[in-house]
Amino acid sequence: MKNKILNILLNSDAYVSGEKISKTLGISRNSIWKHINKLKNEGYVIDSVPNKGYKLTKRADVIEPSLISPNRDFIKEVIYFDEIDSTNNAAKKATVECNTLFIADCQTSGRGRTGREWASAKGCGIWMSIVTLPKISIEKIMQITLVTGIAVCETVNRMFGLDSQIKWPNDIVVDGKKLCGILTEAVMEEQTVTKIINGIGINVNAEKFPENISDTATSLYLITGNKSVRTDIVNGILDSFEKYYTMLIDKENMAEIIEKYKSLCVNIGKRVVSVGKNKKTEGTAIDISPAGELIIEKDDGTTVSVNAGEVSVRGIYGYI
Ligand code: BT5
Repeated sequence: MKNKILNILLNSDAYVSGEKISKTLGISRNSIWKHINKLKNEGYVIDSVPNKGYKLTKRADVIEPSLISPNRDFIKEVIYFDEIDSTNNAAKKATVECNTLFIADCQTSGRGRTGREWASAKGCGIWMSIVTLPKISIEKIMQITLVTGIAVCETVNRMFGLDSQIKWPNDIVVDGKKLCGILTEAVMEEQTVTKIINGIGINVNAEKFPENISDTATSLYLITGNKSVRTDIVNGILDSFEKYYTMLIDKENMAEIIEKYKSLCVNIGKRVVSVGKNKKTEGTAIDISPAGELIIEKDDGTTVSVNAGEVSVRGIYGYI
């Protein structure tokens, strides 16, 4: 009921009378008042004026599942945790029957690739996993990582007027610092992927970071100087993700995705070094292959394609 009242207030620019809310929802004035107080306690600023009613003047940064993807066309279900070890772990364990979003306010064991840690403090960011159920071959997993990167990059640029770029394959960077990381995992049956878990971590309202990443990490707050409502960003990303995911899975239009990705990729034309288990390759990043690999031209003129699962890529002169 509290969320129904919130939705009425969110959809009105003017004061809404207690009488109107009472009639719409079939509840007493006293009950409305109690729910309004609960919303105020969560951080919403609501003006109450006698004979006029209630008006929402400031939204709280609360991850409210009913406000995420409210029409539920692409994402059918949203599963929210105040705290969880990792939304990717929760998504992996759960049996899901439709496209589902797992999202948490705090992760206690957020993960990056190859077991690295992902700092996911309470209230500071978007820690979420979009689960889809495509029937695709394993080679396509890399392409989904690219699609997720494009969706995040495009959304933050549009919403915040930024010029963020993608550091191949999965980091979103602003002025050389990491704003977002993406961890794509898959569940397989024989050679077919049956479940894809697109883990996305975005630093939104973080004011500072643990010491080991304080020089390389950034947040939307540190960039813009403003705190943001995370659900709005989540909805922006889901819209953009749906667009590019459909382009990939239904239309198989990889050429357009690669072109878009390349236009956002910070590495193209730059010196890079890719570090694999037993191999190091240095050269200039010149292209992205249709499968999503980074193509590096070595100084002897030969080219190698590197796969995100196997290597990590660093710029010669620093993080990028
Ligand atoms: C990534 O790995 O960048 C993927 C991060 C994915 C996180 C999401 S959150 C929701 C979902 N649930 C999970 O458990 N994970 C996903 P990688 O490329 O391996 O980068 C990891 C490295 O980034 C670390 O070794 C640190 O150097 C750095 N790092 C850790 N936390 C960070 C943060 N909050 N912001 C920026 N950099 C960070």
